[in-house]
Amino acid sequence: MYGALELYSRSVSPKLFGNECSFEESAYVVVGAPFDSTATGVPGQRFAPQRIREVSVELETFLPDLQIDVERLAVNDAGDLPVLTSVEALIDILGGVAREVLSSGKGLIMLGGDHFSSFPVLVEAAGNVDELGVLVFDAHLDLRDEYPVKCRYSHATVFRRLIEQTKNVYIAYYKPRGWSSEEYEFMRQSPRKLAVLNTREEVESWVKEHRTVYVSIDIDALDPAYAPGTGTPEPIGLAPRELVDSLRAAVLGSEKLLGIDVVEVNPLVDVNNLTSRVAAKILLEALAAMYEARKIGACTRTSKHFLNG
Ligand SMILES: [Mn+2]
Repeated sequence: MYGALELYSRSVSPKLFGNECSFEESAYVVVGAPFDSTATGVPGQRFAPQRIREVSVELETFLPDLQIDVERLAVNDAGDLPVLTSVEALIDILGGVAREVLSSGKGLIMLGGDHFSSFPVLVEAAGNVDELGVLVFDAHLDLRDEYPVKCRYSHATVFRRLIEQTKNVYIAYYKPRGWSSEEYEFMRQSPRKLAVLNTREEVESWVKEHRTVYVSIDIDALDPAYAPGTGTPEPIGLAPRELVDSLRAAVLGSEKLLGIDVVEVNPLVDVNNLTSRVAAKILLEALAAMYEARKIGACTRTSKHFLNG
């Protein structure tokens, strides 16, 4: 019997941060989901996983404070899924991969894809635990019932569907800024399940309360000046430093981190790969915090690549 990973993932080069750790030794597994079939702005997010990896190996990866190189952490890059062009295929294939990774006790790092690619991962993550706190960095709420008209499964409905299809998920948004009245009303009616956080301290206490956490990062949370390559850029957004500080608080404060995703990077409308680059750097900062918090260790595997490095 082949598992979903073996059946569907295709190995890629370069791997994220050039990390060659094996699946067996890893604490977290990277999977790319080339999916942009529910994007409503500019599609092209299917190209993000590969581009993020390409720029990730151009970044310096040594962390002097922690005396470790990110390329040596226990992270296995399992590669990319095939291009997924339907919601059914996404749920079936990415959901199966997420189930396999999470049930083996590892965490998942998912490279999207438009924001709907988070859906199957979150459903599986919720199925693995008593209660799941989902911390969302996003300009938008993605709580629409239909968007566009008559479409129930899209990157603008992802958290509405998640709330409907799970009973144990709590969602907090960090400083969202693009609201529809429909989403505002929905949120007002579900105060127990949905929250807005405005400071790093609020993030810290929210993750402490919810303990088992998944972090979903829509790159449009950043100001378009920092992340122009995205389908629905929303002006007056976060600076990367603020996002990283709050993300760090979430990683350090949570008891367990089931996974992280970065979604909505669109290389087709990017400028000098800046958006892919900031996405990679955010992941690097997340991994650094995970190492500091002892959520991940070093990979002991010594490959040729390590020796030459
Ligand atoms: Mn989003």
